[in-house]
Amino acid sequence: MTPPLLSIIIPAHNEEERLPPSLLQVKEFVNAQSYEIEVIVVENGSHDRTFEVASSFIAEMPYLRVINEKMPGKGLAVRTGILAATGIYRIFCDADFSMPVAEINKFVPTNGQTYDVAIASRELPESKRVNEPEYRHLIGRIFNSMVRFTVLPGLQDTQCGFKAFRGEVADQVFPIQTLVGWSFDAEVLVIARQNGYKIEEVPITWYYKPGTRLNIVRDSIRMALDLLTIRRNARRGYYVRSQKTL
Ligand SMILES: Nc1nc2c(ncn2[C@@H]2O[C@H](COP(=O)(O)OP(=O)(O)O)[C@@H](O)[C@H]2O)c(=O)[nH]1
Ligand SMILES: [Mg+2]
Repeated sequence: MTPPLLSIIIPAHNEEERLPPSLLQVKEFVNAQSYEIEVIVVENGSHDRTFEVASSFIAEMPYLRVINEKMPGKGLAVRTGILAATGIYRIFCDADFSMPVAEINKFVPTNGQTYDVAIASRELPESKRVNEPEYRHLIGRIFNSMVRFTVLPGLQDTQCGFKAFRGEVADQVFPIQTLVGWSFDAEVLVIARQNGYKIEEVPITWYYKPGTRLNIVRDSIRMALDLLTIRRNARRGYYVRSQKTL
């Protein structure tokens, strides 16, 4: 079977409310494209009916798979979905689609172009952020300064929930990932860079959506500590694949 050009992976935790309208938009998007797409929802640790609600869409979206991952964490859910995917390109997307679904096409190369890793950015001159409370933006900027200082110089936005990988790159990078929580983005990008892959930033329009699953105080402290772990792992060479396996 020929692989789809694009896999869309949606991590979902307690998303019975926000997921259905998003899946309807994804369905419309898929119907409007001329290339093959698969969609994978990965649910773990929900206390609501996210898994059942997502599964109820399979009848109308035959290209949809819903996976239940036993262990918790967004990072684990994304890794499971990315590695279960078969697309030539694979993008993971937050369930709230704070980046409008139509923007996904910015991550589908045309005219014979390609990329290794392309990440949505809310911080480029052409990017737009809509309705975000100032304090959330400020927290994001402080975290980004820490990320740039410790592990990823030069990247203006590593925390936006929309990132795409060429399938072959994803298959190299994600098995090395060790962090399963919110900081996995930064780790995965460090792994990609350390193995010689290029990261491109793509300007997007982004709408603030209330109802975050992030606990600002607890998760921010955790993420700051994770950055130190990532830096230590990177310095010790844990993220570099040997030439033989690359
Ligand atoms: N599968 C899974 N998804 C998660 C987990 N934690 C967060 N997510 C998903 O990660 C995405 C981003 O979460 P959100 O609360 O919108 O974060 P924010 O936009 O940074 O405030 C959503 O799709 C969540 O459902 C988790 O433990 N497991
Ligand atoms: Mg969100």
